Amino acid sequence: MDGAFLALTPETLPARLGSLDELTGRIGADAGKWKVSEVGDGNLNLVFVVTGDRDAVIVKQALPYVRLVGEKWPLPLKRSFFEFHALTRQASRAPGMLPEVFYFDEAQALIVMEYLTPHVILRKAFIAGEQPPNAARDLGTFMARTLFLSSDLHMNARQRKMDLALFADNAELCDITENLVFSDPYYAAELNAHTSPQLDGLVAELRADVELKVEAQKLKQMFVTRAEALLHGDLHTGSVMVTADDTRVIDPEFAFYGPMAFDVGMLIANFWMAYFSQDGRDIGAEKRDQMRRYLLQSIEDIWRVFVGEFSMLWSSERKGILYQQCVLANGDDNAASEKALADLLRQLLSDALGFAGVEIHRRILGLAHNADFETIEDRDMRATCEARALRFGRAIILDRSRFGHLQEVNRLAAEFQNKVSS
Ligand code: SR1
Ligand code: MG
Repeated sequence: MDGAFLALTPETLPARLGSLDELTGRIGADAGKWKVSEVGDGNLNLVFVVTGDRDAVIVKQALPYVRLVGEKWPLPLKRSFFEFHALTRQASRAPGMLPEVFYFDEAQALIVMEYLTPHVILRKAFIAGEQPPNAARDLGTFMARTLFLSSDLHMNARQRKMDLALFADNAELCDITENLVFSDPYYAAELNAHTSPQLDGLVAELRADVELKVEAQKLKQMFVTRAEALLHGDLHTGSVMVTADDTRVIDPEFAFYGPMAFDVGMLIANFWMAYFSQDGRDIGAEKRDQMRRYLLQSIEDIWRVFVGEFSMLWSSERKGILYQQCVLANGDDNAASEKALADLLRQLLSDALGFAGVEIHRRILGLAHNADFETIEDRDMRATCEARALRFGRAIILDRSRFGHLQEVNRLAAEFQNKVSS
């Protein structure tokens, strides 16, 4: 499409995209017969399902502002460019785990991609009490592959630096995370909200907590300065779509070079929030217990699979400028290589726990809440669930270097679940 940016509507989409071979060839030649519905329920963009007589596709278009807030918060269209480049890079590193991209129009900030069906958003599956069997395994694999293979452990150094420079321009999306995740929860920022008055006392306590605020700022420093790997950048359970045997990771518009532990921490934080929300789910005590066990086990599985895949890549794909094999051989005498890997993974787990804690805090104290808690209509119950999560988040931020295994962290989660009330 030529011309200046213009937001699509269900009414204008067929006329505006109806002559694109990438769409007509896939969904049906007669655009007059296309059915278009806008299904976007995220915070930022328009998302259309376009169905023709052959097939259906997704058309995702960025808006020049934050949809959740409105035009008073402008946001550049170029996030669509970064999403396109992240989708294609991650697809080459974790094949079959992203939606296939059919077409990209930079000026119109739109991406045409595979319509994933019968997939559902992982967060919605959890809220419905479902237990997708392979999500944890697949997400562990996805993170290990996309993070390792985009880092200086693997990539050609020049190529990685060029990618670092390319994604550095995604500064406005980084700015959202820098403020919304790492700063706003820890002071009375304008756009913050929490379950009030139930949580008022605890929120004041956390915002007066010197140790917590300092650690949150150290984590922000790490997020801003440690350009280790190409992150998804917004890897929560709303960015994952599943069936019983397929997992896809969507929406990498926040992609940039940052600390590997950020993706890991954000993802497992969202499993812990699903865990702490169970008392608010109307599915019966037995099913709630099952869900809790499933969610904690999933966190351990994500990490176990991540470690296994990362270690395998460490042996076979460590071709970059870090921990070179000429210095740390993989061969018979591999003690140095194994120690380096063990140290790196231990640090990664510790950092991931810190990031998980701030992600939990921002989803309860900041602007962008999540449906796990928001769908609990009884506000006293919601506050009880949120208070447990907040206290758990504080504990894993402050004690993050103490844990060697996720089983220990899950035992702590169970303690907060069982003992602490709001
Ligand atoms: C203003 S955007 C708020 C949040 O929505 C996105 O999904 C990211 O999580 C961001 O922090
Ligand atoms: Mg998103």
